[in-house]
Amino acid sequence: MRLAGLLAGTGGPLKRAMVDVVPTTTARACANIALVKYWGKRDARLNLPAAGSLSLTLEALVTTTQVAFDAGLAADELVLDGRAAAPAELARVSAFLDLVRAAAGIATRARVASRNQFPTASGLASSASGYAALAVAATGAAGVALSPRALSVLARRGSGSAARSVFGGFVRMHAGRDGDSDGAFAEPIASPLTERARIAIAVVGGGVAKAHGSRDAMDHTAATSPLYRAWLELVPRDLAAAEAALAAGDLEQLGAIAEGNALAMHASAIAARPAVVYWQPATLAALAEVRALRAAGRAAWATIDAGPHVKVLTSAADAQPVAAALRGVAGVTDVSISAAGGPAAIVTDREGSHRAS
Ligand code: 2P0
Repeated sequence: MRLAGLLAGTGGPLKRAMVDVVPTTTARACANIALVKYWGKRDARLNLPAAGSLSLTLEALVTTTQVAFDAGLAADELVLDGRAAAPAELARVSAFLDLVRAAAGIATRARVASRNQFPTASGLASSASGYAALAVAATGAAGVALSPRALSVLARRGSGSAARSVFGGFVRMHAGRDGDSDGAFAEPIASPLTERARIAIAVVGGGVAKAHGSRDAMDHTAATSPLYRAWLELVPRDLAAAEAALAAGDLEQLGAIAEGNALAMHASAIAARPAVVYWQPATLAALAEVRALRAAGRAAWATIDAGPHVKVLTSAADAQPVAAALRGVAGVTDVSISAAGGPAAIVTDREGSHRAS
């Protein structure tokens, strides 16, 4: 760090030597599963959501991201899972880093390397953990100290769901108001269910690559679906009921809201013109298995994101039998179980100190 500072601005061999000593900050963040979904924006530039949302951070799905601001770079660099990122991914990360540079008062470009430690093809390789880890690592590397709330606001600018991954356990995202970037942040919700809840992730395989990116699909739903207004009216009711369920430790009520909310989100997307349909036959088969599990007395409620995979809210006690039943569904290729994960955190700071594992 000191050496890099001393060498900054020098050229030739000294500058090349500096590459090895540029301080690097490493952060980690977990993905999350929304139980009350985010589907639609009020403001694309600020990436303000049209409504609030509520999620559970998942310990099994971790992204680790390294950031180094390096005066020797002419442009930002991005490596994802060991490969140079596509131009569109780099442009999005670069625009995000511009926010961090503005906060730090620097113009230095950065080298970013990010790796997902996810179960095989979990279908949850979302931007949530990626932009939460990037927000923590980039602000750490730039020496910008932000409160958790401000970090959540920053992460939201990268991806709406990332605002929630700043926090561990159950998390509530606030919609904020028009033009008010700082009003749309997430915060953790303490609940007796945090220890008990599990998510079984059933990967539906054999399908084509995701047909609709969620960013475009939510805009298209908002613009064309006759059910979108009903969706927006539903979300505040589901949020209030989900928060009451969390406060009461009522997994059954939380599960019923989560399943209904996911189906309503998909109903609004299916009604868009042309339709946005993420489901495959095995998605419906898994939904039927979840209903059968409930009828047999198991804790099991389904939720589905912008893809064919089915994630099942269950309890620690029922997680194994629920996962076993999902493994028996034709077309389900992989099932893993996750407990609640912790908040996004620095792993190694720019002084080289180890902070978390
Ligand atoms: C969610 N999803 O609440 C919902 C449910 C997908 C279905 O948040 O445009 O990648 O980056 O703010 O966060 C996916 O949308 O969207 C998402 P952007 P994001 O988890």
